Amino acid sequence: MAAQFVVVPQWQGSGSTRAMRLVDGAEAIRGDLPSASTTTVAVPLEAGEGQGTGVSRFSSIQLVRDRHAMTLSTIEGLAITIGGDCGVELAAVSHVADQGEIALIWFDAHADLNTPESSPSSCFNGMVLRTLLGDGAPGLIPARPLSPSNVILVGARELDAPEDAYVAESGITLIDAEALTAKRLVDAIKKTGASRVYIHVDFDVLDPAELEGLDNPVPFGLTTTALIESIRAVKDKYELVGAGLTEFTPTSPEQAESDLPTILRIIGALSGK
Ligand SMILES: [Mn+2]
Repeated sequence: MAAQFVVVPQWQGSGSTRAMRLVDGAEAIRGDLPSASTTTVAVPLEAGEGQGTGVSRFSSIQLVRDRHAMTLSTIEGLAITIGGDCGVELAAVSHVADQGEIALIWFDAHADLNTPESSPSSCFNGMVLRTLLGDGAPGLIPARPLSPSNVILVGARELDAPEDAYVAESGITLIDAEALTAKRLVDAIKKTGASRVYIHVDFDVLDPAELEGLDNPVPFGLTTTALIESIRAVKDKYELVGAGLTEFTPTSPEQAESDLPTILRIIGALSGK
């Protein structure tokens, strides 16, 4: 069965003054996807309220999470979520984790492991992975949180001190960008014991030389080729049950146009045979 695409132009999880570029980025990618296999989740125009949760714009994030989950429940086979900010992974990862054990591969320059208490920004895109692990705003924690031993961070290289501490104590696997090989990644998945895999890609895992439309570029990232080889190696050995691509923030249609071939190569690797 061909992959289905779910576009979620959520920006409320980002604290950037340029957060609306996430909407432009989602739109640009959507324009190149087959319309018959693409669904767009409606994102409210309003920012939303924190409601005392410590998560900025909590009400909008919860609403989008619910709409996204509803859309995913109608899809059979592989769904690929296109963000939007990293917060869109909340519904996407929970959806597959609810159906059985997964290994979660988190390709991201950041760990997204803050809690409302530790977050310097209160922005949900920096808390989404920790929320999936069961720590966060009660209205967002999934019914079946992940275990840290099932999570593999790849290319994370800009962690806040509390995130570093959590990685050290929790047993999450971290593979540095320069240490990434297909074998290392496959071995790390094997250690989880899971046979089903979800792949998260925040485009900022890539080296800034690879993609222009990054709001928060961090040097010394992956090459596109290394990312694609990793995806292929994972798909060779394990069942890919879901994937998400997030945080594309082009400054102009021209910049989006120049980045799209790279993005489509990554989508092709995730959705292809
Ligand atoms: Mn991220």
